[in-house]
Amino acid sequence: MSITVGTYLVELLAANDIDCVFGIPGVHTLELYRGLAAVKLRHVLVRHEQAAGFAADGYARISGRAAAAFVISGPGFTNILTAVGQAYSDSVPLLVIASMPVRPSLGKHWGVLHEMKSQQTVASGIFGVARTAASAEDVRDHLRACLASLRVGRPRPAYLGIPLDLLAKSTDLVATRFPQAPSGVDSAAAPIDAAIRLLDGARRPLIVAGGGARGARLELRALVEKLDALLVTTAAGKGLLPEQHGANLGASLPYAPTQALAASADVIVAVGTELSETDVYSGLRLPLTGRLIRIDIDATKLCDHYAAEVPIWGDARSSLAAIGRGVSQRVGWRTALGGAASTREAIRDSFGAMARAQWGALRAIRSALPADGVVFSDMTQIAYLGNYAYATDAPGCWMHPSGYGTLGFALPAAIGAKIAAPARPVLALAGDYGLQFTINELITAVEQGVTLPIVVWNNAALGQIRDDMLAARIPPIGVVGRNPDFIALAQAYGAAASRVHEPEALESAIRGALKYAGPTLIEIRETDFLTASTLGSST
Ligand SMILES: Cc1ncc(C[n+]2csc(CCOP(=O)(O)OP(=O)(O)O)c2C)c(N)n1
Ligand SMILES: [Mg+2]
Repeated sequence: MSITVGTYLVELLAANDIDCVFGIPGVHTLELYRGLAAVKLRHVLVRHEQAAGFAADGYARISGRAAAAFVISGPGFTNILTAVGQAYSDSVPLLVIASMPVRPSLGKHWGVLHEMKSQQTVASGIFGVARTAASAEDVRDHLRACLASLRVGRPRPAYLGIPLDLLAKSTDLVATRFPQAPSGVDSAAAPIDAAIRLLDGARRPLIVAGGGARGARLELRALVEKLDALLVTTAAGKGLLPEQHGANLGASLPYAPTQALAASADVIVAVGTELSETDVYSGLRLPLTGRLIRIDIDATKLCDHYAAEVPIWGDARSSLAAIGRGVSQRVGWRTALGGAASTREAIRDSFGAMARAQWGALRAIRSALPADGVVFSDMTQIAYLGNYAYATDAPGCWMHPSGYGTLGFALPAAIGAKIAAPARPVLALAGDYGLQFTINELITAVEQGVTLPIVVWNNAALGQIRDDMLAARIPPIGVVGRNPDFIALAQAYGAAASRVHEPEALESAIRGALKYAGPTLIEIRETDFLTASTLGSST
């Protein structure tokens, strides 16, 4: 029996483990919805396509499974691209299915509805894999390639464009499950041996672990302990060791005391990390002088501006396990230094009044959330501190839009996470300005009935940019805007809302929000927390 290509596509998605799609239907995607009710594929309506991308991103970050987004040609497609840029830079898998105008019109500039000069060219510039289908067989073959790219090697977002006349055509193809591609890359023995030799001769070994090491927690810990090494993570690698572990410098790469240690390490193992500007936040390159072993699933990372003396192309887990088996147990640098504690103390001593006020709020959030709680943070000053100072004992508990640095990420990504993992406690943390990029998704959270505390750090400003202008002696312009009444606005959307004035009240408001079957906006004013922190420290 023949079906439409649109129905064939949704059947293919369902047959290949895509179980959720975020989207906004339009006249160009009608045919994607024809077969939707008959398959096991949940559709979540969002209020802007950018949020469909962020929600699919949050869904994948928390579950490890990719979700899809359906967008219309032209504006729906361009609206989602910012979220795609974020997912690309943070190695998050998601699948965008976009319609395109009818095939006879493509490239001819007839001015048809939702026409773009070249949707495929734009997609090629931002997705990991970007394909346009011209036939039902193309839909099958391109989708297979897209799904394989999400699941093998370094995950990146994938795109499939389908002209709307093709979506409506009928096909006799039958949706089946694609053969599964292998999931890992086995590292070659020779560089593993070279790494073992280098580490056995090391006097001051340091391991730097990023998001790519998240699946290798035990192997990493075993290696750190065997080498008596120190470990520093990026924000994406937070929690790879428990916060209090003696070797754990935390996600402290941007801080001077850690950078001084890194500069004095004689052998560095960088695993699953780009060591990018947004990991380091003090120039383009860490001042490393030691010999460098890099482990990465992305071969291009092994020879970038931190070219490795020992490049290991492989996944973090098997590579670290093989190195861990080969190195000799020793007592060395970490024990001699007395562990990570003095470095962490030096970092803490460098906190000024504002950082201490923010830290008070971060600790309140941490104590209100159970051990498996997850924070989705936005681009706000409290989150920049939280990248280091929010305590995590397991990976995947602090999700920040690190690389692309996109305002508006936290709320829709947290909604996507709750849809993927309803039992996990999730919290969104955003600044007063960043929240307004996607605050309309409050209604999505209300509609979906997701339990979600949303903590707003309100400093009544584009605080970081104001501070940067002041530091650069630029008269501050455009950094203070009028804010809405966040409480009234949240309530208008049907969310619960309250304002709290100090950390204890924040903690109990979050505990309450975690019991409420819907979103709760909790506003905190920076000035209140600054006062509370100053009073607290003087007693
Ligand atoms: C989409 C996007 N546009 C602009 C920026 C630049 N930007 C970074 S932080 C920031 C200010 C954010 O203000 P707020 O959310 O209130 O956080 P605060 O710095 O005050 O804590 C801006 C405009 C960005 N990161 N992303
Ligand atoms: Mg602000």
